[in-house]
Formats: sequence, C-alpha cells, structure tokens
Amino acid sequence: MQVIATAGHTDHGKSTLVRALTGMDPHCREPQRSRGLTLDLGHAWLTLPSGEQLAFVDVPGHERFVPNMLAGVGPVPAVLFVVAADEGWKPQSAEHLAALDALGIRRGVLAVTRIDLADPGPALSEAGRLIAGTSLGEVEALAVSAITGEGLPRLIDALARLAGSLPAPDPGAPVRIWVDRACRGADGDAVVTGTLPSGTVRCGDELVITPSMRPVRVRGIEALGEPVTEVAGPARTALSLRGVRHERLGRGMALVHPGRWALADLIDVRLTMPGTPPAGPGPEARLPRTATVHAGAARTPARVRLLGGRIARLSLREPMPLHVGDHVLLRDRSVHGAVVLDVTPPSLSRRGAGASAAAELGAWPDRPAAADLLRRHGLLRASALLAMGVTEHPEPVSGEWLADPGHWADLAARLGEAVTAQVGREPLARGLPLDAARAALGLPDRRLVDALVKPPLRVRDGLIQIAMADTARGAGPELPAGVTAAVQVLLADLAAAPFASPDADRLRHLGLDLRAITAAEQAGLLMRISDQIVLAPGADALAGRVLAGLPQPFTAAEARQALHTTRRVAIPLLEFLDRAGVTQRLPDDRRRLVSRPAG
Ligand SMILES: Nc1nc2c(ncn2[C@@H]2O[C@H](COP(=O)(O)OP(=O)(O)OP(=O)(O)O)[C@@H](O)[C@H]2O)c(=O)[nH]1
Ligand SMILES: [Mg+2]
Repeated sequence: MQVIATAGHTDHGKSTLVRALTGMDPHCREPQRSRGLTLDLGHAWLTLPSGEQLAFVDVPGHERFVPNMLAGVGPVPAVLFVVAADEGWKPQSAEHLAALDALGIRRGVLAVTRIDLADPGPALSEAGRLIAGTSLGEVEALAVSAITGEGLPRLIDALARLAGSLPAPDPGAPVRIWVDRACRGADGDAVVTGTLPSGTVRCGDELVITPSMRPVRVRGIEALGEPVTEVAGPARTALSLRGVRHERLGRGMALVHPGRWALADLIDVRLTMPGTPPAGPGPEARLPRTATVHAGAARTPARVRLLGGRIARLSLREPMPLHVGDHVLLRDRSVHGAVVLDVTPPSLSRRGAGASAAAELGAWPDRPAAADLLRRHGLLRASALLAMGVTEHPEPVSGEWLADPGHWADLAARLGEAVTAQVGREPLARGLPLDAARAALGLPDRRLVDALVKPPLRVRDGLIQIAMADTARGAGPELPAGVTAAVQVLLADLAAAPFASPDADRLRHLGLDLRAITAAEQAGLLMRISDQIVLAPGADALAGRVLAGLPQPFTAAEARQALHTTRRVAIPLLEFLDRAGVTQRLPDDRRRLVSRPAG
C-alpha cells in the first residue's frame, strides 16, 4: 500500500476528484462535510493496475482548517496537488504548498481539474512553476475533469508511477502511528485510525500511547476496510485496542513501540526556511517567539528561541514522540520547516552557551549519528540513543554506556588528577573511594568509574590507588620509601596550585635529585615538562582545558595568567604542549589550541 494526501485551495475539486478516482466518498462520516466543504480528513482508496493499493487522505482546503490539513499531510510521503482550471492559483494553494515544502515532502502529482469549465493552460504553467521551486521539484502535471472523466485514466497512470517511485520504508522500523480519529468499536474496544509511515504492527503487539505512555494491546487490525493480521507502513490502518477507553484517545496522540521512542518537550532544530533565498533576510527577521509545532498528525503550542544561525530551541507545551532527523513544521502567520537535531538537549544556562550550541549543531547533518550526539552529550545509554532514533553506535565503554572518545579521555585524565590530589592531600589515605571519584567526575553510574581505572590506577577495597610499587617494579627501579614520601608532599603542593612547579631549592629541600625525579616519572607519579619543571600527571590535560577557555589565538602572557603560574613554568609548558600537538605556535608567536590531550 502507498498513502498520499490531497492538497489545494478550498472548492477546487479535491474530494470530487478522489471520489471519481476511487468510487468512494471520502466523507463517509457526516461531520466531515458541511455545505460541500471538507472540514476534516477523509479517506478513500483504489487498486492500481499493478495490483498495489493506493490510499488517499483527503484534506480540507479552507483556511480555517489548515491544522486539519497539516494533520493529514504530516505523516505521508507524497501528495496529489489540485488546482481548479477556472480559478487558478489561490491563497490556500500557496499555503498548502508552503506547508508541503516545510515538511520536506518530495513527491507529488499536479492535477488541474474542472477543465470542462476552463482552459487548464494558465493554471498548469503557474502551478507547475511554483511547485518546481519547492521540495516537490518538477512533478507530473495533468489536466482532468472529475465530472466528464476526461484525463482520469492518464491521472491513474501518473499516480501509479508516483506510487512506484516512492521509497519502500523499512518494515523493521520502530512503529509510530499518528492517530487521527478514535471511536468505540462494535465489541466495545477502542478503535483508532491513523497513518503508519513505516514499520510493522501485528495483532497481539503491545504498543504505548503517547503522551500518557499507557500500554495497550492490539486486538485487531483493519487495512482499507479488510481485517488483516499485520500491516506494514506506509498504510492507513484501523486498530482495535485492549486496555484503554476510546474516550481517552484522539488526534495528536500516537501509538508507538515501547522502548523505541521517548517523549520530547524540549528540542533543538535546524530551520529549513523554505523559499528563503540565500541572500534574503535571515531567520531572525521572521521567526516568531511562539508558534504551533506540527509533527505527524499532532500539534502543540511552543516557545521558540533562536540560538544562532538557523538553529533554534523549541519548548513544546505537550510532549511528542520525536526522533532526531524528524521533520516538523512551525506555524504562526507563516510556516517554517525544521529538522529535529536533538530531542534531549542540555540546558543552556552558561553565558554564551546558546551561541556555541548553534555553532556546534550548525555543523551537524540532518540525520545526526551516534558520534554527533555523543560529542554533545559526552555519555549516553544505548537505550536512550535508540529512543532518539539512532540504532548504530560504537562499542559501549561499560554495560550499555556509550562515550565520546574525547570526553572519555578527559574523564580518565580528571580521574588521575583526582586520585593524585587525594594522595597529595592525605598521604596516609590509601586512595580515593570509588563513590567520591564518581561524585568528583559527576558521573551517573559507578561502573563508569570502574571502567576508567587503568594502570597506573587500580582499585583495592573500593579505593582507587596509584599502583606505584607495581609500576615501579614493572617499569624501572623500585622507588625508595623516601622518594615516595617526598613525591607525595610535592603532589600535595601541586594539588593546590597545579602549575606551580617546585623550584630547584624546593626539590633539593625534599631530597629529589634528577635520578629520583626520573624514577618517579617512570612510575607515573610525576610529569616532567622539562629538566627543571615537574608537574602532577594529567597537568597537560588540565592545561589544555584551561587554554580552551581562552579566546583563540592567545599570547604566552595570557596563557600564563590563565594558568596562574610564572613565566618560568608557562614557557616550557607551552613548548611541551606544542610538541604534543595540543597547541600550535603561530608565526606571530601566539598559539591556538589544536586538540585536547588524551588522558
Ligand atoms: N464542472 C466541474 N465541477 C467540479 C469538478 N470537480 C469538482 N467540481 C465541483 O467543485 C465543487 C467543489 O468540489 P470539492 O470536491 O468539494 O472541492 P474540495 O477541493 O474538496 O473543497 P474543500 O473540501 O473545501 O477543500 C463542487 O461543487 C464540485 O461538484 C470538475 O471537474 N468539473
Ligand atoms: Mg473536499
């Protein structure tokens, strides 16, 4: 089955054409029609010469019912665009076309109808030209009369070509049926009708209803009037449901596969700005503060905050089941299209966070991948990513936890620093408790700390320790007790002031000569920046993070100030970072951060 919607100005002959094509009155229910006007969605279908079925969602053309029109076209991949030969292009022709463009609908056929009343030439050329400038592009155009039947066989051929050209969606895709109607079935069960864009529903399946997330059982399925045991999208379907009363169901809800969708009430989107020429006014000029957001057959009021460029944050009054990559539509006086980039975006409380979010999201593809989302979120559960609509992901770092590689390296460096600081602060403490480490790193799960512990760190009795003796034995001469003690005093100094490398006097005072320092470095207890400069392990990563906060590029003096250190330390440290590829020295002696050092 394929499903297409009608579109076009009121009274141009959409419903009449659907009836002529299918032999069915799309308004089988009384309230859908009043004085010849379609008020709400109608349904009818035909069997194409190929044997494939084509279902129509007939939409109202009157401007008062544009929200109903949007509910009809929201879940479908293609349209039959109708323009009356005797009336030509009209306001809702334009508004419907703008909505189709905003939704990114790419397939359609143009029917210029009522050719028994007027020459179709002008309407064909004007509508064809305007449609070609949208996401629909060039479409097949035909002249027909629903009254005389002229042109109808050719229109059916064109619809068959359209149906054949539509991509076959994945039958294994997660199910999201946008409900457009609910009623009481003959046996008392609740019956909902809706459009299933992709995926498969079977009798006996458990689905959940958004936004209550109440579970329901599918008792029976009808597709185009026939009972079936399963239905695969795209399809118009009626489901009878166990576990819910029909009064509690209605348009705007969706039936979804459990675990595959999360409700989103805050989303970051890229505005697609249909029809805006590249040099035209920016989105800022035209974007409303509030709008109605339409997705599938659902809609909700929303607050709109432009973050920068074409990236905006929408706060939805009613949550919706959305995936990244979904197309939604914003409507106030005009319509704007948007692609969903993030359905669980982080808060933007820091100053400048909106602008940097816009810069980051601006570089994302329309269908963000796991790597994009992980770069933004740092850590995500595989199940959370699945509920965002992303099935492919890298190997978990622990359990079902996925991590961005850069963030993971940073966490490892910070864990090393936290343990070193603890050992320095309390040389007699045997290590850093796992829970304290989890809290210090702000991690959501203790198992992540376990996964971060790598040599020379180790866990003994719930404490993270630096395995000095082991490392020393493995990698070089064992550290004399005096050296270990002296190094711990040094690390205590560095915990308080990480870039205040001890001077020669202090080292001599502690009894640390070059040999002792070399041994401590090999044991992973110290980091030698140059012959004269020693710091705690992880100081390079810490410096990288501090320098990342500076306006780029920066001077050595700015770096020195930001690191709260002296020139004696800053210059060798910067040269060390240059060699490590963390910073780059520019011809004017300033530097810029190239990458964060791995932990
Ligand atoms: N002469 C002639 N009249 C037509 C033709 N198609 C439709 N009509 C008439 O045009 C009027 C409007 O037709 P509808 O099919 O209700 O129009 P619609 O586009 O569904 O209108 P809305 O539901 O309000 O959007 C009716 O009186 C139809 O009889 C045609 O091909 N020729
Ligand atoms: Mg109609």
